[in-house]
Amino acid sequence: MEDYNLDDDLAILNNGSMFPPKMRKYWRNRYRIFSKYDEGVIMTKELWYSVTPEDVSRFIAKFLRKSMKNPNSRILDLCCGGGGDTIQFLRLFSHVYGIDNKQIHLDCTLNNSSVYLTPSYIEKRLKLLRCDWSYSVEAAEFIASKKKINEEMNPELINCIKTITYLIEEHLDIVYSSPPWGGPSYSDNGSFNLDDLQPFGLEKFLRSILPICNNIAVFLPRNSDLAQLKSTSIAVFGPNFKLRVLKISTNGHLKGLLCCWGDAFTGIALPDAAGDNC
Ligand code: MGP
Repeated sequence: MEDYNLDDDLAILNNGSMFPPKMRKYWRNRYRIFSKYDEGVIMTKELWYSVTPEDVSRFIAKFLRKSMKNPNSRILDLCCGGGGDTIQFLRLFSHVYGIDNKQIHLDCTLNNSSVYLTPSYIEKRLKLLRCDWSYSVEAAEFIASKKKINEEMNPELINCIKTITYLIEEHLDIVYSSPPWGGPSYSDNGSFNLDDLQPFGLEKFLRSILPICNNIAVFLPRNSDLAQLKSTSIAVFGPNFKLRVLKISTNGHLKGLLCCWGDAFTGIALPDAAGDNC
């Protein structure tokens, strides 16, 4: 325990005594978050409060898979964190891409995937990329300008340009994201302002994804401002926008909203599991 600064969001918390009082619920719920927690799952402090619980991830993966006609569909998990969602995508999709801005999160995703799946299975299907998505808008503009990268540019911007160029060439079918909501205080002030998502507010975030894919699913707080969700959808996709919102509950407790923009999600029946169409 001396090895860790527990104030650090990147500290690995793997023992109940390391959890500050406000975070004890995550430790108590560890087997609902990862049913195989005891088999070697690793999580940083930041990941504990933002990871999607396993039953929720499994439902989301089944719904997104059902929405795809192509059996070899490609899905990107943007902000893959500790890999809770990535693991469930790996079970159902033949090509899974994971992006995070922190190497330790990618290390957790790979480690945690290997708790559930064999290394050879993961190697064939999973591609993890470290990229700071806050550079994505600038990167997309740079790509559109057809300018050449030069060494004096910011290395994070160069990395983001290369990542987006690669993703465009991979022809993704869905981009899914469960981005940071700004920590556990997201529910303190009544409704959640969608401008407070990270690394960008929802409108800019959706626009940053559009250059690589038209089918977008984002896991948002249960207290999201629905009027803002509608006005943002109109601003980005126009008045005829197609948005499907699934209220995701477990044991009758609302966990979050799965918001899916794109033709692919229209008319798809819900898979058996938690979740109500809103
Ligand atoms: P929660 O707010 O801790 O409520 O998280 P919970 O577990 O229902 O407990 P209670 O105390 O309200 O009864 C609800 C769900 O939101 C979690 O399971 C995570 O999946 C998700 N979640 C929470 N946060 C703070 C984040 C976040 O910052 N980003 C993302 N993507 N998901 C989050």
